[in-house]
Amino acid sequence: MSEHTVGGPALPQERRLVTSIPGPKSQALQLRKSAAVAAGVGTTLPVYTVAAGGGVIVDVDGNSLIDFGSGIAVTTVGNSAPRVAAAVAEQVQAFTHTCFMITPYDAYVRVAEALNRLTPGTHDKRTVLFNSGAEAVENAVKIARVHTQRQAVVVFDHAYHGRTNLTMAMTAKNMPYKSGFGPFASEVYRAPLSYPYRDAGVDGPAAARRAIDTIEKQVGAGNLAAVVIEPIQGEGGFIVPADGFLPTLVEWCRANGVVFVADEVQTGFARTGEMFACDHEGVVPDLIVTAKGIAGGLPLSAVTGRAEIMDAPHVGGLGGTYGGNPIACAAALAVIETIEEDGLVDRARSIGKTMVERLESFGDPRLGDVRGRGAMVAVELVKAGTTEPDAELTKAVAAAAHQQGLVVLTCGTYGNVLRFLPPLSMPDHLLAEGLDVLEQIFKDL
Ligand code: PLZ
Repeated sequence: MSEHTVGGPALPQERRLVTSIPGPKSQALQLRKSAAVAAGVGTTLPVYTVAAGGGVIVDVDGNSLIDFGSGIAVTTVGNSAPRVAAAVAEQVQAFTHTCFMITPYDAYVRVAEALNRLTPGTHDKRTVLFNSGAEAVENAVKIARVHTQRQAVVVFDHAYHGRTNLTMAMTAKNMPYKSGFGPFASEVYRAPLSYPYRDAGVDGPAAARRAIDTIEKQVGAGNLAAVVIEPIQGEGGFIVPADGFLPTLVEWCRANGVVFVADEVQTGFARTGEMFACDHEGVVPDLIVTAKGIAGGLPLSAVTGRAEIMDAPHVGGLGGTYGGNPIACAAALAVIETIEEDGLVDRARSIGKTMVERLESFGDPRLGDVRGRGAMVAVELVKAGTTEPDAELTKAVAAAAHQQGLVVLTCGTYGNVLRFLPPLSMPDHLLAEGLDVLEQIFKDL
């Protein structure tokens, strides 16, 4: 058994079930949750966490679960990763907050410098920091509107951009994200995506031309401030567009003075086996939105992009009380150091290779499509011999995995995608064990 050394006690890197899932203490907490927390906040797996690190989550009943979720692609460097835990502890002792707009501090500037260096493209860049992914997406739109003096925003089928008012309008799926919460923001238009599994025969450039045609007919380039797209869709189903789709869109945006915004909230920071998913096709976005994996679990998000676009809003036009909080910035700097010094981009690739090879080896006809990049892998489940989505099977597999101490998440417009986002600190033996658990579940169901 390997040990994971964190700031706190080392956590044994093992799957260990000492009660049924959820155990009695978790069940009692879940009852208290129901009585105290608004019903709208759902629970994927009601085991209450007391510690996490390496590749495991330990619950209040003493169960140790294998983590294939990373808190939705957040703890990419690991939970309580050693450098992050130390940096946060040090920053908490120094000061917790001043508000960067009042009396600034260098950690914010250093995060901005690091993002300007790491994000795609060598052009002159600027960065602004926020708290959540949705907040950063909204601000990317604000910046693009001021820069272009245009209002329309184009997003795509299956897109997920957040739960605030503007980002609800940008998000595609009604349930659970939008239903009843309108009216939504105006000037948001939706274009068709490239979805290779479901539009076989339409190559990337052709899919992009289809989207561009929709945009030209229904919006008009002259009205369009920004095209906002996840280079690999996350909540929508880990959809990797066909090669050439993104480059063709970027080219059209450039020719038409439209700001191309990559929402890399879920794909960023080594997750896909490149520092950013745009890097796979050499795509250079005008603006890139990051969050989640940026700070190892501390709330932080960013918009980074071309200096002339980023500097368009007037002084005082961008900000917020907590944006670029010093503790979150300290965490982000530690995350970046960890990714670079521990070679986590390569680690994401090797985890991804293992996952895809194993999943394909199941040889199960209900695994309609195994896809993803790096350690962002999914299987789209269908009725055998068809492409008909099987949401019931997906739910059943996830429930069985949870019962057996493997945390997996689902996603997809049709609710039929199982997604795997292990922390890159996952030891090989746990990765293999998690895949063994899945293989057995597919045999049993
Ligand atoms: N853009 C691409 O994936 C967040 C949402 C979970 P926030 N995805 C997880 C849920 O059900 O709320 C996400 C994303 C992409 C934006 C966001 C929004 O990021 O930090 O949740 O606001």
